[in-house]
Amino acid sequence: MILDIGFETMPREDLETIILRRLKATIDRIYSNVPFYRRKLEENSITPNDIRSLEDLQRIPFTTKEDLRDNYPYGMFAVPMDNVVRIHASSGTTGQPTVVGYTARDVNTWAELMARSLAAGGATRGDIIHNAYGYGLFTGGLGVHYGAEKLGASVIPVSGGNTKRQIVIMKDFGPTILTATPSYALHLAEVADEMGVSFADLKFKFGIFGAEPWSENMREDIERKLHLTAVDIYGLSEVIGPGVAIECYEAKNGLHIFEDHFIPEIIDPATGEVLADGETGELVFTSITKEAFPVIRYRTRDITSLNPEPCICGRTHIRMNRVSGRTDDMLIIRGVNVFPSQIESVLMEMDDVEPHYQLLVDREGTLDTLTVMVEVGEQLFSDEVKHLQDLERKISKNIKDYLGVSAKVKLVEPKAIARSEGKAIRVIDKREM
Ligand code: DLL
Repeated sequence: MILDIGFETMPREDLETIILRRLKATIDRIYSNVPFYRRKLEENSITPNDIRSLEDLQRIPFTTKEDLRDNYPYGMFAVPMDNVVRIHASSGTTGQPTVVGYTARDVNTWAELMARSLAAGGATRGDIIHNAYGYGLFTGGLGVHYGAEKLGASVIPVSGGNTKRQIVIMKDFGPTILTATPSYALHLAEVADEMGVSFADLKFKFGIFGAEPWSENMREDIERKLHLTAVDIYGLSEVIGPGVAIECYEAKNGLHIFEDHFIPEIIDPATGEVLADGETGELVFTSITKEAFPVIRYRTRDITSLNPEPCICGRTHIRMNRVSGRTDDMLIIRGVNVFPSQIESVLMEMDDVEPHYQLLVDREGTLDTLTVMVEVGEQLFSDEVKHLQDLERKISKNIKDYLGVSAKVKLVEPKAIARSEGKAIRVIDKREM
């Protein structure tokens, strides 16, 4: 369902007029209120009046995660703390966390975007949303929560964890929409199975999954095990949280970016050159309606491409393709570049393996080694050793054939790999230890 027909199906020309107006207002505000941005503009001899077209945005330098860290915690805020009503932070798994703030209007904007996202993902007023994204500093839980209320749906604020109880709630409360990370959704399916509960008997219609990379094969697996239609939702705390982009359930083919609030660009991560639609590179965002924490040309480190083709759902907003990984996720194994999601795709092509895996990177002498640990079912694991060895060799060969990297494959028993209640940990890099 399209919640905001006005904005979401607006002819491009009208949309671009609004985008430019909002961009100019944002540049005015950051120039006056954020010393960091003012300095950047001045260093490049740019004044707000120089931004006359959308192309002019490209004259402004990028903002990076390091810039946010240098201004930790509140240095990038564009309003006095008096006007900030909410603070979130990224988990800080790759260093110091980044802190983001929201005014009352920002919280409302975010709720509207999330209501529009949930609607695009299949939710309506009549739905009951089982929200298993974590509540807290992470933006997933509260982001979905406020959006669900704005939509008028009923939201169960169950958060992540306590998985057995979640299954009981699913049985008793009859939720129709599941929101969770894709890895946690699979874990929910597994625990339900152990408890003798079949998702086929539950009432779910749609699942709205994101916050971590997942492959098309993983989608098929989730849809089969959870008996629902799975759509991909994308966002990041620095830009707003979830609600930056979402797939429509009609096409399930790329995520519409809410361009009335965020301007996307794709750049070559090495040179910073802006790439054409369809070319793959690093996603960059400029927010044009945020009050407390606007970002200008923020480098997300996420890798994707943009697709301007019209969509069957009627939305005119550009689509981004599924995020294939992050520039800082890329493993370099003996000179070969490989993303965890590429390995996931190879694994999920195999019949006998389960969607639970972890990559172990280490160094022997001067050589990098990659071990792929992946679970197989109980049945197979108790099979003959030879059978397991054959499968390990076959997976190893496929990884070599498709990705050009040599990996040792180790099949492990069910549950050998720790389950996550939020974002899955896919890589353990011992070289950094
Ligand atoms: O993960 C916001 C979110 C919550 C999105 C719930 C979707 C659902 P952060 O914790 O700041 O915010 O992490 C942002 O997660 O830069 C991507 O690398 C990754 N990510 C988010 N959504 C997707 C997705 C939330 N659909 C970082 N596919 C981003 C792939 C995703 N990666």
